[in-house]
Amino acid sequence: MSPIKLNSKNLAHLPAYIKTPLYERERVKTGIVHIGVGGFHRAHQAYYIQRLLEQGQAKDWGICGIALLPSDRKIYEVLSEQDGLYTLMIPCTEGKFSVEVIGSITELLYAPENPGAVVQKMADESTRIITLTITEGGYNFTPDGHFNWDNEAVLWDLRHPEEPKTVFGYLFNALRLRKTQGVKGLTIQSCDNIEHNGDITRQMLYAFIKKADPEMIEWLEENVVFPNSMVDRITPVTNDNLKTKLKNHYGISDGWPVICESFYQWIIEDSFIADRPEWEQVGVQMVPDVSPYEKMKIRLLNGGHTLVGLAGYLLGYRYIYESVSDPIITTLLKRYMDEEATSTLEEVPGINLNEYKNTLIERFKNPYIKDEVARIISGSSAKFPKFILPVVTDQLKGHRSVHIAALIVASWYQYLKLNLTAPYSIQDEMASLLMESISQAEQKHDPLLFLNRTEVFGDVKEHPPFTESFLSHISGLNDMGFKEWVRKRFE
Ligand code: CS2
Repeated sequence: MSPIKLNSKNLAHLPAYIKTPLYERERVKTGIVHIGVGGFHRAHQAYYIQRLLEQGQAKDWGICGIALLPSDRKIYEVLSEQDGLYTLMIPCTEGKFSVEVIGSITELLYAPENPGAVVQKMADESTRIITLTITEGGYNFTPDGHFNWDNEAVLWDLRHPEEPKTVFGYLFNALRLRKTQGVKGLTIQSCDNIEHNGDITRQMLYAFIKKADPEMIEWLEENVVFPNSMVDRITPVTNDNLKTKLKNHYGISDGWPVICESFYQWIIEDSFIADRPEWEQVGVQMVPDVSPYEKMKIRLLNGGHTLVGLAGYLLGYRYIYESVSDPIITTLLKRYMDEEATSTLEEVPGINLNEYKNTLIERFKNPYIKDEVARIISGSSAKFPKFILPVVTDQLKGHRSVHIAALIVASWYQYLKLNLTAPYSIQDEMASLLMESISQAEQKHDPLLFLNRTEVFGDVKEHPPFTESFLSHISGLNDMGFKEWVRKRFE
């Protein structure tokens, strides 16, 4: 059987056992504009919309996917050629997947080539929701919550509002157009792993617009809302092996399928300004206050991931499931979650934290999704301030332990140090600055210099309980290596 190229025309020719959209795609109208059509969005929000469409709902909540950056050209081209369709692959056992073609992305735009069309689309009356997955770093704020005015791209947008490059410039233009045209009622919803992601989006956008056109703020306050939300579904990076499996075993030729775990969760603060999809019909929890949930998820799952990723790297593992199955890492993860992260959480309505943590470990242990250590440790400079630092800050405030958090930072230091001769292998926006700090710290035999990067570490270097622990880990790791040191120190 020769594989069938995925596109609208060929949908009917796919093997009968492949799930395909059971609704008339051509009748679905766009209501959501989404920035960042990467794997996570396609495994999560687009999946939820597909479920609604299948129930005969959400007919005017199709998604227009925006590829914002020049580096998004490839995904734009692949998805456009496939009429927005892609395959979601959920592994069941080794080599076997539940395979479904998702059709909820009904339009696509590539911003660098057509910025005007993107602004028009965002400003269009039919767009009532703009959602974002722009990564933790995309919100452009410092650990103390201020807008980062050192970012060249953002400064460009401020000076050249007609030629936007960042999410801030695009939203500013679109909102200005909505204001001029009297188009009201927009919800801007972040779907990234940041505590109070909606509040942060509002604060950062306001900071930008206050400089660009301060008179708009009053209008924004009346016409735009920014609900907070907690999002969850582990979505590894798609690789060629996956595409080949899809082709050879399922007969579909898809340029960019998505693989993810079967678990999914979405909890949203119910404060939309205009109408919204009936999310609750497909298992989304709509709540008045999402903060206990987002705090729990980010500090336990994402923080736990960072620990497992860095420890796994230092122990030579390639995958997260291998790393977390090593008893040294399992013990460390459990102790971090119990003794440090959980101590910073309040009660989470309807959730038993012990069960939640056990489920997390099981999810991390899933051998079929092959989530790579490399994905987890990429972009760490944006992740530490959101996943680990809040735990450190709260623990320090409460005079409680930060030993394992300090070990996570020390492990990051070791990882960067080990790559000093291969800096190109570090996938991080701040790679060169981080490497500069590490090489300086190494030359001066003063690892604390690394903590001078306040844009990542805030003021932790002012806190002896943290710095002392960090230094003892660095020397333990140098002298004994990760395994022996962790055994000695934590078992
Ligand atoms: C991961 C997340 O990037 C990371 O470090 O922790 O991508 C994680 O897989 C998702 O947030 C799961 O919902």
